[in-house]
Amino acid sequence: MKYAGGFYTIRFADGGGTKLRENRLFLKREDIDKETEKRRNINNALSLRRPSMAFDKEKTDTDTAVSAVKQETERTGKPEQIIIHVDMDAFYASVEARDNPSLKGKPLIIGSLPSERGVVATCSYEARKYGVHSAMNIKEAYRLCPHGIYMHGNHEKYKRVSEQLHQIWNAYASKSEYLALDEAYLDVTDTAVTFEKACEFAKIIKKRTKDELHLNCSIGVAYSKTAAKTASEEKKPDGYYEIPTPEDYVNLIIDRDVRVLYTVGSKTAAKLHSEGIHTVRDIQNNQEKVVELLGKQGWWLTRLARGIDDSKVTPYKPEDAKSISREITFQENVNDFSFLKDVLVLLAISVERRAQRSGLFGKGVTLKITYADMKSITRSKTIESSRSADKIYEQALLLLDRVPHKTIRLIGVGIHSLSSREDDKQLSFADLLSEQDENKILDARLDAMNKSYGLDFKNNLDKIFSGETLYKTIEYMRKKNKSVSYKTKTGGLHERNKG
Ligand code: DCP
Ligand code: MG
Repeated sequence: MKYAGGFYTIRFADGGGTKLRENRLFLKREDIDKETEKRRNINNALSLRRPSMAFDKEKTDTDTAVSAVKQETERTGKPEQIIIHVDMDAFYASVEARDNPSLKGKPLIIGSLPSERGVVATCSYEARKYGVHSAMNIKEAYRLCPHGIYMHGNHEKYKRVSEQLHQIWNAYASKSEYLALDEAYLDVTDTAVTFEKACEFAKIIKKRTKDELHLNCSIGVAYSKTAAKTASEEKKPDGYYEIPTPEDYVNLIIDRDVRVLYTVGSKTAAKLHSEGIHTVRDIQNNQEKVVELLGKQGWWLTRLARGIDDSKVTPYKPEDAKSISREITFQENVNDFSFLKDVLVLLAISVERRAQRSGLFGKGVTLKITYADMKSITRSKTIESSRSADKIYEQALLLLDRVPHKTIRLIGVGIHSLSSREDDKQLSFADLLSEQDENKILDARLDAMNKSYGLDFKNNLDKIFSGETLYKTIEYMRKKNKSVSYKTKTGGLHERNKG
């Protein structure tokens, strides 16, 4: 413990000095001593120490972890943590079926249409029976399920439903960590106090979601975040499952494939399998090997395999987002870079609008391109913190000029290194429009685009940037551009205004 800057900073050793978790508490000395003592007991019992990677068998087995949690429960009268994990079932598809009952019970696929290029965003459980799943190429989905109903999504609508969900969830939790529009960890340790009460909360959340929003969710209640996530997946869809102790968690997963553990994706699983480590039990029995193989992640897995996870619900902060970007895959490849510059205008405004909604600014601009041969490149440039569409567009143009000018299928623009602070006060494009500032590059460019494509961009920005309209607008522009360039090349009358 050391005294720092007028406040006590307590460092709690999680891993025998190798992994330190720092808690800054504003407490009186006697409180600090009590807290330190409490932590020491828990840490000792949970055997969170990792003395130079040498595992102390006696202190690291499941029983010890379980008895630590029991001790803590007996001493304080409540578990260390109680977490609810909630995840909506087939979210986008369920919202669409709710709003159009003729879609109920049908194989419904949300994402691109089979006639387009693109992927499945999600699909109803009826479509999943045919092997269709999120991120699958839409053509493959169509091959598996030709009689399915295919629809574009409406993101604005899903965002509105997500906000309604947050209202229900937040009524029961002291902290919420949103993982996606339809998924969150809820910390109910202090609001429920007992595990039984937390289970009651979970059932009420489920019922309210059904009664008020006419949607189904799957819910898990557990002593830790990872166990709660496993619990909510256990009985999906419309599922409910409880995992009160590390012992229950370990008993549930011990003979399952290592992929059941959080953070184990296909690559990590393949590495473990190649060493003969297939199940959670194999991890328990080969802890040193797992750490040798996977380093820090391996150490985390050896803990999870024993049910140990004291990670906390971290309320989502917009700053946690790594980047804000918008990209488009064209229905037909494009090699007219002048047209791409027009597309960049719209993508830049779209990024500005999203950044405005999240209250964020970026310190870098990224341009992403996928060529016709599927090779992707990204190029970035550092900027002064900004979210102005002008700035994003200007930088993206510079980056575009420097990439090989070959036929492309996808273009995207984004900002990264986000913060909620703006270094250099710039007016947003929306501000610029309202102030009738005619001098800005983007403004002039939009005027030129109005003429080229026969669309009134400036007076229809809200419409263009809602739902899927941006995608449709760009596709319309691409077709129009193609016919105009064709006429121009073949001696037609049109000379395209390049702005
Ligand atoms: N989503 C997407 N692209 C993906 C995965 C998901 O656009 N590759 C969207 C559509 C989903 C929503 O995010 O409806 C939530 O994602 P989930 O992984 O929770 O999937 P679902 O809610 O659709 O299904 P379930 O949770 O029942 O498995
Ligand atoms: Mg879901």
